[in-house]
Amino acid sequence: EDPALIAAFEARVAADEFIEPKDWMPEAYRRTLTRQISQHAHSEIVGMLPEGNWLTRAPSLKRKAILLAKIQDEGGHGLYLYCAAETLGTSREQMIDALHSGRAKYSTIFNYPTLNWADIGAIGWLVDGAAIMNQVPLQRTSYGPYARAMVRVCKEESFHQRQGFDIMMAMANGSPAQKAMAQDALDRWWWPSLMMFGPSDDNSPNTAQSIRWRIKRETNDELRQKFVDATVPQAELLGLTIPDPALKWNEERGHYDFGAIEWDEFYAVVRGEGPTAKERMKARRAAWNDGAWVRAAADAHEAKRAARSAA
Ligand code: FAQ
Repeated sequence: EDPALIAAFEARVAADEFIEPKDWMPEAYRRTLTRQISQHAHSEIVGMLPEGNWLTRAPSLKRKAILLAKIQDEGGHGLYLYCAAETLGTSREQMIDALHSGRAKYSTIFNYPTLNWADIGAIGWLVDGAAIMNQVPLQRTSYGPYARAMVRVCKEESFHQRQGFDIMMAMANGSPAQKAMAQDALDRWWWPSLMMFGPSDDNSPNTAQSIRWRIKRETNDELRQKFVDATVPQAELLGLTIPDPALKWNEERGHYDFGAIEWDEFYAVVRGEGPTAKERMKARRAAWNDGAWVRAAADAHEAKRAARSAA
């Protein structure tokens, strides 16, 4: 690659200019963005499954309507993100094939089961809470289409986080059995939520370069710490206990200290060994195959429309 082009590109990034689809960019920048954005898109789409599991069993019509809207938002996020990734030159079919053949990653968090209604509260509160913490800085990521997609995504994620917290609040203030369900959901979702931020900075192969290119604006550990600091007071408000005996305010650092993450579990789930990994991929492949007639119909319609306007 031409050193003059690289220098001009790096100067634009350093000046916080957005890089746009038709601009020159280093191949490695294109590759890592395609990887991150497509993984992000896959996560949104696979992320519809654990919550979809509870749609037919929501405790009231109102809760059902809210959950339905939230899951549809996640589908929308996936679609904007696939569009953003397509502007880098990889087709939707290629990305989906990479997911379905197990080559592409998606967030570890969606490989855990949703056992009861309290899990829907915990996902909104913790998983969407972690997603926002990670995505707010991505509104300033250096690739224009990704940054712009994040603006709407973050607005919608804030509503998702609030609806999750509202479910937790209702359960934590409900009967002793409901409060126990809320605590149990927090116990099971806490550590996987911390893992969403990715490996520790020492073991994160992509962070240093992604920070230099301003793809990532903060590191995995920085974002994880911010999430812990923001979430502890929320758990206190709910009257629930975070399942970490090492969690303690550190006056000197001005942050909470917290216990060690089970990295073996994280890497096993990344490798596709999570509790519901097989079920998730089976559901995605079935949805893709079952939707083949819709894609064929849309193509046929488009061909007819084009033929009509050519005539
Ligand atoms: N799960 O070098 P790093 C949501 C991979 S959206 C699986 O640190 P990087 C909304 C990583 O890809 C949730 N794989 O990588 C919602 C890399 O793979 P490689 C998704 C993970 O990219 C809520 C390798 O490990 N959000 O929840 C994970 O610099 C509720 C080494 O890691 C995004 O995708 C993981 N947790 O940093 C939907 C946000 N962590 O290179 C429904 C955008 C790492 O071997 C319901 N992405 N890996 O192919 C990012 O910010 C970054 O990509 C990170 C990882 C921070 C996830």
